[in-house]
Formats: sequence, structure tokens, C-alpha cells
Amino acid sequence: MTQASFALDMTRPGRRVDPSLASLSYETLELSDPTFFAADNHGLVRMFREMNPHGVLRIGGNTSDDTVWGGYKGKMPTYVPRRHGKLLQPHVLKPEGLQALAGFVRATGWKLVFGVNLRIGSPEMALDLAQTVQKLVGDQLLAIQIGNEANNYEPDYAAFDAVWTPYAKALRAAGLPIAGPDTGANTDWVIEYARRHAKDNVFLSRHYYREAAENGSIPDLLAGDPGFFGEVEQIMQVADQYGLPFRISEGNSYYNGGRDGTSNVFASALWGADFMLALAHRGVAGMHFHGGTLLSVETSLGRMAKAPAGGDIVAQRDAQASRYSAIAGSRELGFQPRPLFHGIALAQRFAGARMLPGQLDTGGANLAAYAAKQGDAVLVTLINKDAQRDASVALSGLPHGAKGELMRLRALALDSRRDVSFAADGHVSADARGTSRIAVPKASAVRVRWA
Ligand code: BDP
Repeated sequence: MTQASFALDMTRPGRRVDPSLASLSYETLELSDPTFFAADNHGLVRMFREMNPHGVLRIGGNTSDDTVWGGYKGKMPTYVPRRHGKLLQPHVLKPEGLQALAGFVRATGWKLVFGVNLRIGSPEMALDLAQTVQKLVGDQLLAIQIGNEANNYEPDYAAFDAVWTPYAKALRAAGLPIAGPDTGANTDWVIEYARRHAKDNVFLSRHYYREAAENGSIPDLLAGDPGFFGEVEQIMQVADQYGLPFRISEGNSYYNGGRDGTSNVFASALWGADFMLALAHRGVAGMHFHGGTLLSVETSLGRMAKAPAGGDIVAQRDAQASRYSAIAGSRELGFQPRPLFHGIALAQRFAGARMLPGQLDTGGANLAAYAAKQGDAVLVTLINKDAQRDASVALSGLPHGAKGELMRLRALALDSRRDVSFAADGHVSADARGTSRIAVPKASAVRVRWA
């Protein structure tokens, strides 16, 4: 048993956790089935509301830059999208897909971030699409974003800025809210973009994936990514300077569709909870986990996909979803949470709270700890990402004599694909000096709400 400690400091409250922290990202191609994002797709509406009643849905990804707007009456630009060297037919977004999306957004209460095609070089078509989105979605439209990971097709920031500017001008002149730059991984782009365009934007954005799926593994995922959080701190300095929120508008464990046996197992739940709280601690407003159907994500990568049939209903639903998706299933089969969903739900319990600093001594285990003040209550989350070591964590700095309500996130093993639970697990008390001891078994997390 590893002896660890976590000393809370109630005297220096930090960042407020934005209620939209738990957010999602889907491919534009998903709208080609107007029964998916639809008000009467009750199973999916329920999953969204359960994850977060105040979330933000971002529609974009590679397929946003491969899509032409079917409702556009102007001159269609000639263009063939290319991905991984393959020539593809552009996807046509039909008005029914957008109408259904508007109904879905209303049914969930979520806000919408919508991506328009930058690669095609038609600000006119983008404006027409964005205005249609705004007409349908109203004030639930948070922002239009222009292009997806333009760093993959523009040689440098200056080239991106040059093609982006006519779009931004057209959208702003029409009174549309915009956000960006939605770069894949270029922190310098975000900073330069903020310097040039902060006043025209409602938030700043970039993406995050730890690595390519080919290089993924459970130990790699759970090892953490301190270099990335250094970049987040750089962006937050600039975001604060301009008074803009910063969102990870798309991201997940591993790109190229996620890694089977890592992105879709219990390890991803511990990773997701830790990742979100590490972002919130630094003041990041939202984390949009990318996912959706296997078909749309594989198509976004220029690959063909067909979900294998067979197995019990849980396996069948699982097969419908991209490997990193937090939600699996289909309208016909019903929807179910992936392990990651439960990790997101755990972190989302911090919504609206003010993060508190704390001194963590891990005792050598792979442990993360977060605390926050939520009204009169104090929240503490301990995440034991260690595959070998159980931990016993001595907490101090708690409200004296407080009663703590436990919830545990657990599964049989780090590579469990199902039977993940996030459930109440009794009570503990802090003593008269405000200390308490909590056991956190290996590969599990606990959340304690002290009142
Ligand atoms: C991102 C793209 C998204 C892909 C994802 C991936 O925006 O469309 O599905 O990578 O590779 O770069 O999984």
C-alpha cells in the first residue's frame, strides 16, 4: 500500500470550472443521416443530457473541409477534397440534416459550434451555410469556426490567416459569432491568432490528441502529458490577456480513429477524468471529446468502414461507434456509455466550482488529485492511474469535522470494456483538525464531497 498525501489550501481559490467543461465533437458527415442528430433520437438526447445539461456540441473534423453546402444557390467552386493521397467525392450537406440538428440542439439544451469549409476557398458558400445555421439554431449557436486543422493544408500561419480573413470578414459583417483557429496542435498559431483577431472571436481553440493510434497503449495513455499542459499555460496567459475563453474544440486519446483496447476501455475513463480536471485547473473552459459513428470517423480518415455484426447487444452497439467515442450505439440498437463517458461524468461534477490548490505527495504511485469549492461544499477527486499500487491518501486542510460522501469510479481491470461503475460508496468523516484518510485502489478513482 502506497502512502500518499494531499494537503488542500482553502485560502487561495483558483479558476472557476465552466459548466460547459464536458463537451463533445462530431464529424460534419454525421449530418448526412438526418435521423441521428434529431430531436426524436431520444436515446442520444438522453445520453447528452446525462453527460452535461450545459454542454457544447461541435460539428466539424476533417469532413467539415470535405463538405459542400447543398442549400447554396451561388456558383459552386470546383474542388476535389483529398485525404491521405486519395481523391474523394465531396460530401453534400442537405438542408434536412441541418434542420434535424437544430431540433437535436433544442432537445438537449446544448450550444452549438459549427465548422465551415475553408479548404474549398468559398467565403460566399460558408456565409450562406452559417446564416442558415444561425436562422435554425438561434442563440444556441455559440460560434462558427472556419476550417479544421488548417495546419494540415496551409504551409504556415501567415498563409492560413490570408485565406481565413475573407471568411471572417464576411461572417462578422453578417453579425455571426466566430471562434478559432481550431488548429490541430499548433500553440503558436493560437497565440498569433489571438494577437491579431481576439476582438472578433468568442473563444480561442485548438485540438489535442496524445499520439497516433499506432503508437498508443494503456501505459502510454496513463503516463500523462506534462509538455502539453505547459502549452496550455502559455495559451491561457494570452487568453486571459484578451479576456477570451479557451476550448479544446476537438480531441481524444489517439488520432487515426482511436486505439482498440486503449481508447475504448476503462483506462480511458481514468485518463479522461484526469485530463479534464487538469484543463479546468488551468482555466480551460471546455473539452470536446471527438467521437461518433465508426462510419463517419473512418470516412474522415479516407478509410472504408463497416461495423462487424454479431455478439450480444452491448457488443453490437459498441461496434457501431468509433473507437474513442464516449457514446456507442445507434438509433436502431439504442445507445450506451463507453468507459470514457463515466470518466467525463466524474470530472463534470466539478462544474461551477472554484478549483483549490493542493500539495500532492504521490508516494511514488501514478496518482492525480484535484480539489474545488462548490458553494459550501468541498470536492476532492483522487485518481489512481497506477496499474500495480493501491494508495492510501492522507487528506488535510478539510473543513473541520466535515462529513464526506464517496463516489467511486471502478471496473474489474484497466482493459475492461464494460461493467464500469460510477456509484455511491458510503461516507467518511474529517476529524477535528480537518484530516481524513481515503483508500484509492489501483486503477480506480474516488470523488468525495465534503459538506
Ligand atoms: C483529427 C480530425 C478528425 C479525425 C481525427 C482522427 O479533425 O476528423 O477523425 O483527427 O484522426 O485530426 O481520429
